[in-house]
Amino acid sequence: MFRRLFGGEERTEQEIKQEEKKIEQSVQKTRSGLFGRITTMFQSDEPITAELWDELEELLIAGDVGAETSLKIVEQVRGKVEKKGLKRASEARSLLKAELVERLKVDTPQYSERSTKPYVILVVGVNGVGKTTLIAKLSNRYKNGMQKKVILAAADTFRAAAIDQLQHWAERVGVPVIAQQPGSDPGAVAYDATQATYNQQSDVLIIDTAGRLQSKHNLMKELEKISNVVKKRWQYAPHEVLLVLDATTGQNGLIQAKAFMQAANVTHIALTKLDGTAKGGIAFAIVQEIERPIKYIGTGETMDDLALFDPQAFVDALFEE
Ligand SMILES: Nc1nc2c(ncn2[C@@H]2O[C@H](COP(=O)(O)OP(=O)(O)OP(=O)(O)O)[C@@H](O)[C@H]2O)c(=O)[nH]1
Ligand SMILES: [Mg+2]
Repeated sequence: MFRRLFGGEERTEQEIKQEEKKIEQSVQKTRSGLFGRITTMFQSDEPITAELWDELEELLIAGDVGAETSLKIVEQVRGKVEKKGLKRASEARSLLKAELVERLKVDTPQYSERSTKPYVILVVGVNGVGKTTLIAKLSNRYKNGMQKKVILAAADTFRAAAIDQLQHWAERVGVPVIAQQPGSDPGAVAYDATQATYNQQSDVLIIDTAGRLQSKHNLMKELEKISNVVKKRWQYAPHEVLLVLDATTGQNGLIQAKAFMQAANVTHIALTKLDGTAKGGIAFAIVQEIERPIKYIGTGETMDDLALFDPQAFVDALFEE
């Protein structure tokens, strides 16, 4: 039944097509902007010149790929092109694409979300990046896409509205939420949620957390506490610490990401609102600088607007004509 790997997971051809379509739609703005110009440059039969490489580097930087990563990409591709003695821009295109795909790949030890029970996911990230919306999308994916029994924990107790919002989404997806009063201890909520997950024999536990960063120290302690609570019951939990980054915040998001890398043991990235930016090049900067793989991309505001990230499909989508 399963045909090949996509985003590190086995998928049928039909599922792959659906995911590819979502990825393609989410990079429409990026494609019609800077990457469109790169595509045009590397379609032409013009001879390769030093200016071509300079322009490529500038476009990558302008597309939020980051100065250091852009330089590395250009140097690598240029080196290979010169070694092969290629003369025309169009001949360099596939080498450029291959280099971009490589830049999106990072090896990371991970647990199987299909066979680990329960699979515990801790969702972290600053305010407004799309954590709660992502949790709705994940619940939908696990429950309806993978027939898993899902439970949610409202460990963002900082704002009353945060609990309501999670409950609202959970109702729509049809999954239970473990919550306490606003202002209560997030660790206590996590504890209740582990109990419920155990009692109900749930497959997946997803924990929503607060995103305030006013005090890095407090944030670190809070995330650590939640982690320890679940670890006490299941030695290897949380199996996935998902850092949510908003693609529209560009390089600023990277600074936040680094703070979270220190605070939590981040295993994967979810890049949201890719549909809302022309600078999807931020994906390259993130993987290079954070050294964690992007697992998901957010492609819109409904619970179906989630795609598994796949480096090859992403680069292909950027270069679609
Ligand atoms: N276009 C688009 N909008 C999104 C996406 N993901 C989230 N949003 C929107 O971003 C806004 C913030 O999303 P939330 O899920 O509330 O973000 P949060 O990180 O939970 O925010 P706090 O709880 O305040 O920390 C909402 O208006 C969402 O609809 C996406 O992939 N694409
Ligand atoms: Mg939230």
